[in-house]
This record gives sequence, C-alpha cells and structure tokens, in this order.
Amino acid sequence: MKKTTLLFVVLCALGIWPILAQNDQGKSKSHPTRKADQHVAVNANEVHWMDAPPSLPPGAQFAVLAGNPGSPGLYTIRLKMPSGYKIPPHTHPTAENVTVISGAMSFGMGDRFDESAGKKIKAGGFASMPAGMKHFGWASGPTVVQVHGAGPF
Ligand SMILES: [Cu+2]
Repeated sequence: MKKTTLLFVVLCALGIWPILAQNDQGKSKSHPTRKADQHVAVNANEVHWMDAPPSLPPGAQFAVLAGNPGSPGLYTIRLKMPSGYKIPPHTHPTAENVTVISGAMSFGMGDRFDESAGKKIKAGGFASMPAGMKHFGWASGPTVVQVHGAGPF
C-alpha cells in the first residue's frame, strides 16, 4: 500500500510540474510574450496590463494576449487608453487590425493629426490599416482596443 501511494505521489508530481512551470512563465513581468503555440483562455479581468512601450505616448497600458508583436509570427495585444489619448501619425511594417473592445476610438489616415479626418469606431467595431500607411487615432472616453496581426509590429 505504501509503494502504491508513493508511486501515485511521484506520478502526480511529474505530471503537474510542466503545468506549474508553464504558469510561471505566463506570469513573467519582464518578458511580456506568449509562445504562439501556448493555449490562452483569459477573461477580461485576468488580462495582465503593463505600461505601454515608449514608442507610444505616456498614459496607456498594454497587454500581450498571444504571440510576440516584436517577432515574426501572429500576435494579439490590447491597448487601454484614457479618454482623449492621442496617437500621432505613424506607420507599421505590417497591417494593423484593430477591434474596439470598449469605449470608442477614432482613426484617420495621413501625415497630419486631423480630428476632422477621422472616423469614430465604437465597441464591437473594427479597423484595419495596411502596412506602411500613415495613420493616427484618438480615444473618446476610457477605451480598450485589441490589435492583431503578423509581427514584427
Ligand atoms: Cu498604428
């Protein structure tokens, strides 16, 4: 009976260890990426938010849901912005696909930030900016958007 109990404990430990190790990687604060083949199932209140990278104006937070936007391969990230947050004209080397999760975000095309040239997209709406196209945007009210595409972004 004791041998059976010991075997059970060892097998459980071997089976559980990889799961524990994987969870530990997902909690890393210094390296906010997830392997492309990693299973992800998170509710909105479980998303791990961090300060947005310095390439964005200060005040926003972002989260990596899947993949690594800085590397080749598919990625999905979210951006949380305060009301009135503005993103100046910029381009990306790959297409940017944006789904508005909450709030509203306006998008415009061109070299100059021009609120009269934007279209307001509400929660549930979608926008896609082709690779290399200059675009800009701003948030109306506290806003969360999800961005997906192919890295490097
Ligand atoms: Cu962009």
